[in-house]
Amino acid sequence: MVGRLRCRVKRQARARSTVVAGRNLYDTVSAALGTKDNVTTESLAEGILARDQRAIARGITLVENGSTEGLMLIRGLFGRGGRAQIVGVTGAPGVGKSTLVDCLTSEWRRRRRTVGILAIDPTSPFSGGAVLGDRIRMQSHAGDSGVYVRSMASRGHLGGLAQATNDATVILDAAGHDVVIVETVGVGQGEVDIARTADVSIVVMVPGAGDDVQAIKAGIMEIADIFVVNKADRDGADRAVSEIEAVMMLQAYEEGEWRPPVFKTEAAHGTGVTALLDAVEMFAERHDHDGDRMRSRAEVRLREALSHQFVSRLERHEEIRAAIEEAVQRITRRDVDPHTAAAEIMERSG
Ligand SMILES: Nc1nc2c(ncn2[C@@H]2O[C@H](COP(=O)(O)OP(=O)(O)OP(=O)(O)O)[C@@H](O)[C@H]2O)c(=O)[nH]1
Ligand SMILES: [Mg+2]
Repeated sequence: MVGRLRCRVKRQARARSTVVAGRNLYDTVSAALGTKDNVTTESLAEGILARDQRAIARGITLVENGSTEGLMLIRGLFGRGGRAQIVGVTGAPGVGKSTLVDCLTSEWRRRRRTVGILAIDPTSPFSGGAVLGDRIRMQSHAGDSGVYVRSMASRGHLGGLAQATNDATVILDAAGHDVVIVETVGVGQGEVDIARTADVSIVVMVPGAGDDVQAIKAGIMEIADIFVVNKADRDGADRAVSEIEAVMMLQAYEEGEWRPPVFKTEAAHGTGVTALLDAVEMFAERHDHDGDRMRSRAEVRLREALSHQFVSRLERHEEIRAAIEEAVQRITRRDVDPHTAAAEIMERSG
């Protein structure tokens, strides 16, 4: 199996070699990765398939940087995945997502499932300490080779946050994790896009978050498969549950269609987590072979990759880069709207 993968990676490297002007991409990758400690994308892929934690970490760094090496790695690994259950956990800063993820992980480990966790650090003023906090909260799984935890910055991804996260889930999936949990702060479009590509999306709220319930009407509602009211030890938990259910009453569900259940949890005390996890498993079972869902996720991923590659291709031309810069300034001055500016740039690109 590993041998076959190696061949495939080499073949793909040769195929790509014409793209990188004047250089064989395989050499480029080897040079980028291998001069110091002899690591190539093929040995990296082998390491990932063997669930070697260093290889996984390195692979995720490559895709995080949006590098060509990262793309090659995904190309080699994509066909080897598809078995993991991707679970999105989304919610406002501080609602207890990481604590909940920690509890879910413990429960999955009890059920002998391996777990990969990606915590997308929002680097927002609300939770500047998220990375450190997540590490501390996930400490309970330190030393357990069946759990891999990684924080990823939400800013500065060349190919966009959703793409970097998707690629990281491909790596954790190929590494053989049964479950891959992606924790995101559900505030930006990038995070919503991530949730759209998960197999099951859990939206976490807390009591007294009336505004959040308004927000779910605006967007998160469509991505939530399961709602959680965490910090149920606080006043108003039942009211929060009723508020969410009231919003759902406005939705029309067809006969037999999944109606998102609402769970109360106290993640800090591990309460309510087993029932939540049972619902996640039930949801997964029901939707495992849901062709529509699989198709729409594939489409989201393709469209994302396509728009990224399209823009990169445009930006290869010096004059287009200059035109983009000029357009940015004109939009800032409100001399032109973004749609017209984009149309003009398209026109120039032929
Ligand atoms: N009272 C109470 N506190 C909780 C509960 N669950 C988590 N917390 C606390 O809420 C705080 C935030 O928890 P986190 O798990 O870091 O929340 P988060 O949503 O991951 O936060 P960010 O990643 O920064 O957005 C911590 O101090 C937790 O101990 C709960 O059920 N009840
Ligand atoms: Mg967190």
